[in-house]
Amino acid sequence: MSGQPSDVERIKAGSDFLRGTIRESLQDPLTAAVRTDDVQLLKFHGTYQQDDRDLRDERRRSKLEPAYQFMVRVRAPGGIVQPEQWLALDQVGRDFGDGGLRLTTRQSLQFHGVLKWNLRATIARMNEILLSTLAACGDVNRNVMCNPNPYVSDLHGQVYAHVQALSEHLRPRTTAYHEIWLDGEKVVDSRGDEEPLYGPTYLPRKFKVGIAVPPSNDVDVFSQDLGLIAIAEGDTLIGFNVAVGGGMGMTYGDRTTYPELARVIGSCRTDQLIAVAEAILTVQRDFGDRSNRKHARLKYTIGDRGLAWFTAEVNRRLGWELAAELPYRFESTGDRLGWVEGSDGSHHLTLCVESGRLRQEALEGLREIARIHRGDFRLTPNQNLIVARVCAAERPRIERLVREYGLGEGARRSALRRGAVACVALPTCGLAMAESERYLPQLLEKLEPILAEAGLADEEIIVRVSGCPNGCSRPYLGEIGLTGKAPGRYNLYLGAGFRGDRLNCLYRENIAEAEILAALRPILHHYARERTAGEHFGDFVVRAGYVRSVRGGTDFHGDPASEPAVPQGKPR
Ligand code: SRM
Ligand code: SF4
Repeated sequence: MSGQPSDVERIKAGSDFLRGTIRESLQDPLTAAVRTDDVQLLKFHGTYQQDDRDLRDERRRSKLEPAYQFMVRVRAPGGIVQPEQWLALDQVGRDFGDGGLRLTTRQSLQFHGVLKWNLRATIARMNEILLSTLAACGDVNRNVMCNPNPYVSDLHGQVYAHVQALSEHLRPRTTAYHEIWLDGEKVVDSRGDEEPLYGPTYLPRKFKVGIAVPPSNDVDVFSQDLGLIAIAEGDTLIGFNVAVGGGMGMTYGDRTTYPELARVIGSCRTDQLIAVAEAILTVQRDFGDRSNRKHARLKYTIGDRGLAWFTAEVNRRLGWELAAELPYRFESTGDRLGWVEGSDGSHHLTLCVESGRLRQEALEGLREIARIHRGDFRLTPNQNLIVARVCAAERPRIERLVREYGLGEGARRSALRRGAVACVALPTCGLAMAESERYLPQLLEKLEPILAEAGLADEEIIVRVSGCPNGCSRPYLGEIGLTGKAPGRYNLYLGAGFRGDRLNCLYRENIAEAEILAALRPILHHYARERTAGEHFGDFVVRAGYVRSVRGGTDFHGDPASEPAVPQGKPR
């Protein structure tokens, strides 16, 4: 470790396996907030303290404390939710949240607007329906992602078994969760608590695992700390390519931080997967930076020590060596919307949910579907929702409900809108510098006519918007990426690979909407005129010289000595 442990390390170490003073904080009737240290610990339990930022100024003027509320996130490995769980989640949102549900970019679900007084009841209800919030956030392994891939369901089923096993194996073992949220019984002597995998200070930072099933790279496998690529022979899963060190977040003005693509270090058989994941996680546990949280993700551990060192250390812990990388091919990171028929004859309907936000009418329709649905729901990494495993006899009834509640509208929108992803940002996210989810529709409304006039209305171009550089929408993998700089102002990035295999590059810095549109219009027209057959927008802007091809994270900011900070495009 390079310096003193960070404050969060101190909090974890003194927390008695994530207890802290959470119980006392929850009982304090004088404030809707929890104690400062407990704010950090609550993340491990799946909840974030926030305040409604739309109300901040008004509350300050009225000399009131901020409108504190909590976001509660569920862990749903592989994004699978049963209909009865859906109904219960929907009810919890209405009883304790702001009434809405938010599908996330990691195939999970969140409620916003839960008051402190209702936190216990909210989390207890989740557990009653066998959905936990433990480790949905915090310095631990997060929700394990997996391609929902309903149209190749045999393979999906095999991969999903590994998702569940990984999720379970990498789950924290503290009894604090049960004690605080479920039975309320204080464990008198928690010295028996053990975290065999994590130890008392858990990981230096969050850790993310995702499994892609080629040809789909919907999980953005190269953005994961541990990205796994399922390798099949026919419909039989035989193993995984193992990629390490991906991540999106960075800090403006700090060139030592950068988004990074995970790199493949080899492959393993299916029966070796748990050991491989454990070895990788524990190398990060032991060598990750615990003094500077901006430098604590696995990508920096690998960046500092080198990929060869990392691979050797993983192999040393395994006691055997990872095999060579196996061939695979990705086609895209998007979702296939509409109905598809699975190999077992069941039907799957992918509904487009703009920014993952489900409001009243959509929720009512989904409630009706959940009441009759005998398959399951699957949340996608693009914030969409699949009504999966519908039998032929059930399909007409579901179709009728989809029509009645307008749930199919999204699929009829432009290709641009169908593939766009935006993070939550304002008003709940404390880190947002600009709007994202609330801005996306307005941006798309202005971009769509530009695409139409260029003859690109049906072109799939991946747009990702984030309200700050942390990159929750994985914006550095957008062919067009925007990250918030200040209210109404964004950095514009161009040129990521359509298959999620190349980062984009800064094109214009700190610009407002008029400049964003003015910058994009000539490039889109140029693309329409001069693209080669099948050439994607991200590849074109690199070929045409608007941006350089970014080779990886350490190349993301360019070489300050040899290049202008903002590459100059060449609109013609
Ligand atoms: Fe995220 C922090 C929302 C996926 C990178 N993220 C946050 C917080 C909790 C803000 C905070 O720390 O106070 C946001 C809460 C907003 C709100 O009001 O709900 C937040 N992140 C989200 C979600 C809900 C965005 C969405 O629109 O779907 C996603 C929840 C996923 C889930 O179910 O677990 C979400 N966040 C991501 C992703 C994408 C992914 O994981 O595939 C990333 C980029 C990948 C990565 O981790 O590098 C991401 N979130 C971050 C970061 C930067 C982390 C870093 O090490 O660089 C932060 C800030 C931090 O951790 O300090 C952050
Ligand atoms: Fe908040 Fe930034 Fe994540 Fe958007 S990218 S949800 S603004 S932390």
